[in-house]
Amino acid sequence: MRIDKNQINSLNKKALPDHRESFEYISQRLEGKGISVQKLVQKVQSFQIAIPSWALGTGGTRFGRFPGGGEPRTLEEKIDDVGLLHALNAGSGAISLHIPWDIPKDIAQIKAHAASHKLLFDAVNSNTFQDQADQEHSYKFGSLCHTDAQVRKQAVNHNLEVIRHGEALGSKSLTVWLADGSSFPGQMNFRKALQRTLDSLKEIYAGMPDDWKMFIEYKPYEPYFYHTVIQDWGTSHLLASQLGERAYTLVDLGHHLPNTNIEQIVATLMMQGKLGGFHFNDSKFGDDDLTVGAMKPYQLFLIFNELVEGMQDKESRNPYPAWMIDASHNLKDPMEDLLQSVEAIQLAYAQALLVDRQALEDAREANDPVLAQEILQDAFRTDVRPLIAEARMQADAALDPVAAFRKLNVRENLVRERGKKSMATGL
Ligand code: LRH
Ligand code: MN
Ligand code: MN
Repeated sequence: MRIDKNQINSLNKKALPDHRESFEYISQRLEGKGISVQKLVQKVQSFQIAIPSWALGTGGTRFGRFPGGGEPRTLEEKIDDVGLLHALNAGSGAISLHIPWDIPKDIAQIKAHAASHKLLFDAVNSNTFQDQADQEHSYKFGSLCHTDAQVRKQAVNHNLEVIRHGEALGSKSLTVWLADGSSFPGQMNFRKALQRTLDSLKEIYAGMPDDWKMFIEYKPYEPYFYHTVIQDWGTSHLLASQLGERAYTLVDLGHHLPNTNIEQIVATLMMQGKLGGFHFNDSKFGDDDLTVGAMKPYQLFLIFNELVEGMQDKESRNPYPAWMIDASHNLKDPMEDLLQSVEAIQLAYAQALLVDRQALEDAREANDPVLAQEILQDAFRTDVRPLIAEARMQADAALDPVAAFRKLNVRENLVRERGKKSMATGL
């Protein structure tokens, strides 16, 4: 199924009077404060968020999976789904692949297919947390940190192969997430495991093309429950610093212990020029991988407040970060969930752009926490939904993507095309 502009235009036409009214209201208020609304709209339009190929099907939990039907069965169909999302929201113009879940067979054809949907390939992800059928050595007791050099070699080679696939597709970065860790005190030598991980990462780093970046994810627990080799941003930063200029930390919002000040981590990494990318999701308890903004929209805004400050800092050495979603869907239609996630990210970004930075700095210099809070919350409580809708409409996408998804019967059409029982590979 493909969505054409005329279908979207006719849906937009019906919603237009309502949209005009709310857009004019917010425009007047913001222009009155000296903010250029058209510039904001353009910034939102150029902010593109990569969709994870593994999140287009139902994920479920270790207790069960409840597929809703019409899930993509091949890489081509995953690309089609991201194409549908991008047609609806004009904000998800890239896909992030997980290898070996998505090995591209015919590169030229896959590239042409993605281009036909105006999609780029973002970071490629390696997978040394599962054993594959044809694999010689098991990752049960780790991969890049393993005690056995042959297992480490196999894991390094897998990463090098992922880089080769990514290169062929036009990706420019590799994301490494390791499940490596232990579940019992005494099981693993912390120092040796970290040293071996660094040594293995060095080999992978050396195998990257000169214009590639490596993103190192951290996570405090799961699948192992006593220790994780790369447990936190500090460990990731330590590895990235030792590896070289093109190695960075990747922040996955779900990979923190409760109440961690993630916005401060973002600020610290940007100060060091070491924030490489983001995996957006939301959570209440752990790595819940829920819809972005579903639980803690204020935290998301505070994170974007730091991101915007870091990106606007002309002296910053931090490169433009890679934006990706990393979610899993158990109850919602995966595509509707992703539409909601993209919108939540755009809202937080737009609100952060509204923050009066000079006034905030003045309040900070004057040690005025009341005023600082007023300034931040004035931006956070501004309803910027009409701005995001306008950004979409100007890019030929839907004023209301979730409503359009339903009105165009996207899922029903996909179920008809792919069947009720089709299952995607992924989480
Ligand atoms: C690990 C993780 C990592 C993986 C993805 C499937 O929890 O966040 O990014 O690649 O999930
Ligand atoms: Mn992740
Ligand atoms: Mn995760």
